[in-house]
Amino acid sequence: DYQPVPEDKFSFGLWTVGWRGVNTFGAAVRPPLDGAEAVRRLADLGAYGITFHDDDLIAPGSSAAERAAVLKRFRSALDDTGLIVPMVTTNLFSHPVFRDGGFTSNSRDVRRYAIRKVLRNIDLAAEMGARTFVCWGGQDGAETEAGKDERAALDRLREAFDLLCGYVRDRGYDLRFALEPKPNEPRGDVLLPTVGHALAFINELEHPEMVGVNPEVGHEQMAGLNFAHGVAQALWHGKLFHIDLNGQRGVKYDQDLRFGAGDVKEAFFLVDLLETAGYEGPRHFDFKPPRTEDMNGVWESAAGCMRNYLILKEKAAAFRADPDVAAALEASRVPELARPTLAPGESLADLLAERMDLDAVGERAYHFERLDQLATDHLFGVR
Ligand code: GLT
Ligand code: MN
Ligand code: MN
Ligand code: MN
Repeated sequence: DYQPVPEDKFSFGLWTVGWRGVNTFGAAVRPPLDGAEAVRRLADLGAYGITFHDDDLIAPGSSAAERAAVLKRFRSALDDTGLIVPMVTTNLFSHPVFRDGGFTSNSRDVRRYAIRKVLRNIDLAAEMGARTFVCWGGQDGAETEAGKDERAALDRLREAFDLLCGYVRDRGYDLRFALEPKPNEPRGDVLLPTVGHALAFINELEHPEMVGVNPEVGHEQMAGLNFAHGVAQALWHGKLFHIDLNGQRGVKYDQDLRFGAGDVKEAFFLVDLLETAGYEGPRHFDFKPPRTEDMNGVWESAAGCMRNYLILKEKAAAFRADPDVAAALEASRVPELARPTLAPGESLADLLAERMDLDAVGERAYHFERLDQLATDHLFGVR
């Protein structure tokens, strides 16, 4: 039970299970993980997809022959297991040249290099059959105000995405971009810090229909925001192109805990939302198995992400199917919010002519506490 199957559409970044545990204060604790090995292990666990940065799969500085050999091994592992590559992304943050960002570095030559690096990787993404290209601009930000002209940075970011979208269109690739917001880390302040900022930015692009968001649980929570609400708004705009699932405990550094660790209640309502809203994209895990773990612990942690999703999916479905919940939703007037405020054919004159008993309606209670306790009971497994 709770055994994941490919139809669940669980995917993992190669950089997640492959994370060697290097952090700001500590050295690597685990050996490098070969891409083909990751494919086999993830397939055994029941995942359907693997994703990667260019540099995760192909070590920077590889010769053409080395690159071809890596890709061949990776491809044959995919073919053997049936695992797919739903998403690809580019590392525009590790190399020292990106210390002031990629697309928005103050250095024009770095920006040109960043675009070249992504263009090459878009070809690889298309070759791998990926449908989504994630862009996380982790180093695109600032520690100081005077050092970065934010409006110029946004101009350059728009320029980059207009160029990339144009390239994908020219090539006829079936590929969309997903911007991944994050409020801070590694930069003191990162550009496009939240889902809301990213959604507004997308409207200014030449091909907004080609660009959506890849929200990450912990990143919105680092900004103190409600992740389920952010995802709901992304869905409402038709912009939830991809999602990074993980766990976070409050407003602090990016913890990247396994999915289900951290704020479990928000995870419950997130799964409820994704499953009831008909989100059909990958359930992608972007977590970092803690440094305390050896490779066995890494696979335990990866399995835990999927197990927790499936448990929460079952709990959320039971919550929705519970007749007491249906009655509580009704008592809380939740279905009433789906009714347009003006009836068809009604005018503002009708609305203006209407009178409401303010004293009576002012006394109305909403009974959200009962509703929320029912959800909590389901989550705790006592109903
Ligand atoms: C990096 C970051 C993640 C992003 C990855 C995609 S890289 O690990 O912390 O949140 O999703 O570039
Ligand atoms: Mn993160
Ligand atoms: Mn991260
Ligand atoms: Mn992420």
